Amino acid sequence: MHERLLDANLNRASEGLRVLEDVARFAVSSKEISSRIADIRHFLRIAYSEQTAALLSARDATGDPGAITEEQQSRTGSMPTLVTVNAKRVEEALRSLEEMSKIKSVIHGPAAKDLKKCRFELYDIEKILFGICLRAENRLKLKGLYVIIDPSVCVGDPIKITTLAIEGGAKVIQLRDKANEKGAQLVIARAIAKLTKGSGILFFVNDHLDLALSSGADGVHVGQKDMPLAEVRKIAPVGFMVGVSTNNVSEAKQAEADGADYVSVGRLFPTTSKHDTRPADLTRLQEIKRAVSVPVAAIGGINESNLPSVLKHGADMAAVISAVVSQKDVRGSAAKLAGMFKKELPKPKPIPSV
Ligand code: TZP
Ligand code: MG
Repeated sequence: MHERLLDANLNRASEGLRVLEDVARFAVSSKEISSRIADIRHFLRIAYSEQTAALLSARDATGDPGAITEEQQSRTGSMPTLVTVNAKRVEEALRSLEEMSKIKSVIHGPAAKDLKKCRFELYDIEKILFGICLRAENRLKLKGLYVIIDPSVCVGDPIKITTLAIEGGAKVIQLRDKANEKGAQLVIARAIAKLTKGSGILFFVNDHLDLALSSGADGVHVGQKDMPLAEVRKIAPVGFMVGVSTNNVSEAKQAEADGADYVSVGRLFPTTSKHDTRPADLTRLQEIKRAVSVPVAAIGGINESNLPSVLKHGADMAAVISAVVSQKDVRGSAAKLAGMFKKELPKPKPIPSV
């Protein structure tokens, strides 16, 4: 009677592990995580290999009263949820196998302590893979108009300006406040986070990880002299996103290697919104786009007239301050810039008339 229980849990564990391994390997290309998962799967296969005949003989899939309920499980909806569901399935199966292995009469298999080791390894894998998937999913949203809300450049209330920019089609919002005290910045950050939460629009706070975390932003944007990415990752929760300012290929490649979710490249054109900028140009933008696989945001003096060439040189996003937040018609200006991204999509061929 134990064989049937062992067989079911072994199947449950190896199937769940295979799903997780495929997600790590094919969906997010994490060699390290996929090989850690493969190690557990191989361990289980070898550990129970001598019982194959006994386990298969006990199998009675059609007579399983729980089969229908398992089949009726709802759709998981997203990659991070898929990870959670399958990791839980494997963890439960491993726990079951572990408890069974403590019963003397149960056929020979791995020791309880080894199954426990696998389960704890999986708890760690689940956490890492969930975070990678969440960030990968959010990275898909990193395209289009990126509006930076700098209250000192805004023509009105920064929250109202954010609302108008979003109505105009901004896909990413950043709060960049070099003037206000942190307490005042937090109030603005929280209000923006409230606007963007659940809307598919990502919100980043410039410079300050603490403000990003306590306001519920999706991420933080750091410069070359800000808190290093590795230190941000140590503190930030899983799935938290980080953008990094870069000026050349080597900085961009380094940021990507350190785990940046996107890089910004600038400043491309003269700007009055930021002093002490390092110049870059469209060729540099193109080089960086070719050198990294994370999304690239172009920045610095971008407006309606130069945006088409910025897009031609590979930018996934255009980050702007003055071209939106200091305009008379904030919504209209955002809409014009956002509309230019749509124009870049290949036009469908006309259907030939018959
Ligand atoms: N980083 C490089 S240039 C720049 C920043 C924050 C300012 C961009 O502002 P604008 O008004 O779009 O030129
Ligand atoms: Mg900074």
